[in-house]
Amino acid sequence: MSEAAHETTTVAIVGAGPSGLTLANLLRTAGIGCVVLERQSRGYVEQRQRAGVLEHRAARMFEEWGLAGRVLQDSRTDGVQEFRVDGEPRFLPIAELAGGRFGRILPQQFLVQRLITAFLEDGGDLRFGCGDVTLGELDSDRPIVTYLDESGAQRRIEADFIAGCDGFHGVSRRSVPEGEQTTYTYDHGIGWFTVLADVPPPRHPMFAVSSHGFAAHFPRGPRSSRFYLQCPPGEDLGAWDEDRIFEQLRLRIGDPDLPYGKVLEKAVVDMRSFVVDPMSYGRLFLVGDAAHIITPMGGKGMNLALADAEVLAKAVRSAVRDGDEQPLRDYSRTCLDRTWSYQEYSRWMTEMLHDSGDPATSGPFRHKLARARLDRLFTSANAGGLFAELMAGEA
Ligand code: RFL
Repeated sequence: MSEAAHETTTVAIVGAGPSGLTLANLLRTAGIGCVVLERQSRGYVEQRQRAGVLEHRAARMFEEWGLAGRVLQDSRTDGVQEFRVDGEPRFLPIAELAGGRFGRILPQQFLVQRLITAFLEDGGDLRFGCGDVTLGELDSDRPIVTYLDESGAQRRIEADFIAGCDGFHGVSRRSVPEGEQTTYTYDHGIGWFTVLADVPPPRHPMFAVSSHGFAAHFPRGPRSSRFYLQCPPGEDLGAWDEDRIFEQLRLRIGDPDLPYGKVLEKAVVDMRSFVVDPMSYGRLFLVGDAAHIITPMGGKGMNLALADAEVLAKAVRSAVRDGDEQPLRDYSRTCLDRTWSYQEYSRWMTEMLHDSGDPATSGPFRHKLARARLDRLFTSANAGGLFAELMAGEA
């Protein structure tokens, strides 16, 4: 047997996205051994652009674990959310309404880059280019991960726990035997055409509704913006050239002077939700997108992934340090409570902001309801406060 066949660790982490890397850093801070196995190259994961907002809870988590200095530097805070309604700006002071809590603008790829650097600086074991990752013996005390390393050699790691942090398309969830989990799915019947462009960021993150449909404009770094445009699900990417993108943005945002900019990336996202229950099987714990997908509306996907990672890190710490496995048994329930709360928030926002757009899409009755719901955010301190609290993230 080769030396590799005898590798052991406390936690084998599959996937080096936000959830896997956060878990790895927290475990390392707690002095608990772990190995991270990532299918892609370092360059690939460090460039992958997705989320952009870190909620209050996540920032506090990095502070509490002593990682804020290396992870949160230069993250811009913005305590105000703009709603552009038929071209008219309305501002919701999120930080003020949420008792001083607010999100930070930190593009996902920067977070990933910093978490990788922090983990490696501290001597962490992070392996890129791992092929054919396979999980086994999940219901035993010593689950096993096998994979092919970058040279094509077969490797095997025995662990106390496996953390499935490999996203929606990963291998971890598929390793749970059929019938052991309940799956909840929901198709929102809406598409988002997403554009990353070299356009100066908006003054505040902005949602725009008008009879032309929904659009959003968010900062992504000092010179770039992420735009979202409502479109039919399954929209053909080729149907949107630069002229159409900027014409529609100008109409929906109500700003004829919105500058043109180089389009760096475009994609169509069909809005869907997915949750598995429980988020664990034997010694396998699913974390982040491996267990749940939430629509990008509300910006909670990455934040849920980070929250799961912290719950699991604390639970493993209790098991390893104190021999107390109750927090591991509670892991799924704890994470699912937050997941469903955020799913509800995301669906609430989705209805409010899409139905209040083009009345021909939602029908006149739902259109009126959505406009009333939107107005209430500005006329009721309680309604505005609840929205702000959910947007900023839990205390
Ligand atoms: P990830 O980021 O998908 O990382 C999983 C990692 O696992 C690796 N992997 C494997 N490794 C080894 N073996 C295998 N068999 C493997 N299979 C996969 C992958 O290469 C990858 O490195 O999951 P994680 O860590 O749970 O993080 C989840 C977040 O990435 C996700 O929730 C967010 O990006 C969602 N999301 C947003 N979230 C927010 O909080 N705010 C936002 O504004 C926001 N905007 C978005 C988004 C997602 C989007 N997409 C992907 C549709 C905007 C978009 C366009």
